[in-house]
Amino acid sequence: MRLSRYFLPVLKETPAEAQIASHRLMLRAGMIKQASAGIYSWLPLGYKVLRNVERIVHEEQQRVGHIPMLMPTLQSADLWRESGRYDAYGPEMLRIRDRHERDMLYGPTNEEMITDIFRSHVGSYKDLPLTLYHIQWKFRDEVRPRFGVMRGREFLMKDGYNFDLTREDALHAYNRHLVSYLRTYERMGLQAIPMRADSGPIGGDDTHEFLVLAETGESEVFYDSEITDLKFGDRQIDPTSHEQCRAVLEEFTSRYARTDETHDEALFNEIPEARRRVARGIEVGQIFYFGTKYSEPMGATVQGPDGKPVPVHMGSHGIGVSRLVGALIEANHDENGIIWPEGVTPFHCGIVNLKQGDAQADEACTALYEAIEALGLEPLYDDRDERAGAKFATMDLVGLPWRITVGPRGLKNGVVELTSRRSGESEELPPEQAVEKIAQIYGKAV
Ligand code: P5A
Repeated sequence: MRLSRYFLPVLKETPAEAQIASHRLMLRAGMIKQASAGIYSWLPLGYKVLRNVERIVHEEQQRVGHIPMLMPTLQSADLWRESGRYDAYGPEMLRIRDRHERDMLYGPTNEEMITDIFRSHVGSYKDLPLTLYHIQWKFRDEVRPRFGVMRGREFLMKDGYNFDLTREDALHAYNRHLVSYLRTYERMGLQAIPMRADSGPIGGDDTHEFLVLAETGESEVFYDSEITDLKFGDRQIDPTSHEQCRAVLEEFTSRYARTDETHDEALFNEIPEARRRVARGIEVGQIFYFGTKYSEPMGATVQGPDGKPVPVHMGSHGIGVSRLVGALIEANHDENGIIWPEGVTPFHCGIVNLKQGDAQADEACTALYEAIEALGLEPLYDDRDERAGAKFATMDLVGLPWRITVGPRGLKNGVVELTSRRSGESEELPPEQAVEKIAQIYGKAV
């Protein structure tokens, strides 16, 4: 993409309403624009990152055998009356009446709707296990929407639902989700720690939240510092193996790690003092096992092996897709702007032309641009007629992990400059080698 033809409305001033870095930087880098309180338009740059996060979530869900689909945002109140949650959900639910006076709502979550789909089409235990998921907009009429996309009213969630014959199978689905979530967050360059939490309006006894440690996080967390040494890494886990998934759950949840909702001071004090940590975190996901809470009242049964109908055991599992974009920035920025991890970056590298209009510099930039595109990567070429300082400031703000700087002086010696946004380190090298390096970083063959 050539910057002169892109839509990147960066702001010079720091918006006064933004209290935390991610909100400030998303507005300044032209990623989002508030439409009304807690509701945002995703401008082209923000939309690209959102799409990248979604892609990783889809890939990791499908890697463990979960099936993608799409349910609507508007739901009928009748389904929620069946589960008893229409009244129980409270003022966070946006209730709407259509022209025929039918009660509708903008879905805050989809347990009822998926249970209805299940009961309409699945009748035998032979069709289990089954896990369906979608990535869809939700609405929760939060009292205090704040911090930009972190606590929005309209937000994008991946929500998945498992259907199993027995409690044991459903607990395996829970463990499998934990495994896939650990991998998902790590691929985005984030460490998200599973912590014992409270189940709130979703229900059930077993639940873990995934928290990214950050000073600006909304949740207070208490944990044993040893937990931050755990890495999922490149493990090959068979998603159908109960033992393998359970072992990962045990490894990642055996140390003390809880949110303030379930914090137990006495247990916490059993950890050696030097390892006790009290900090703040951003909740980027949550998994639940709630057994037959929805299947029983809604009549979602299957014929068991003995021919008798049994209500299925269920759980639901959510990832805050739009919130993750904010969390990624909280975890990856400096005073000059965002520093995207390579896995989610909106463009793979920037190209800065120090002397737009200079025939040699223009030609070298175009050649680099084409060579990088030919690798199947997307460069952002700043081809505007601007001062070098302004171009660098824009590149630092939007946070592409690599920048290639091209100017007449370097070209005289046959070199361009490759700079890492994260370390700030630069090296001079011939343009072809810069392309090779970019290819190598992103795992592409030259
Ligand atoms: C699990 C999937 C559920 O709703 N039902 C379907 C279950 N869980 S949850 O914890 O309430 O939400 C899942 C994740 O969504 C993100 N999230 C939000 N993101 C932005 N703004 C909000 N107001 C908001 N509320 C929830 C969180 O990441 C949460 O973990």
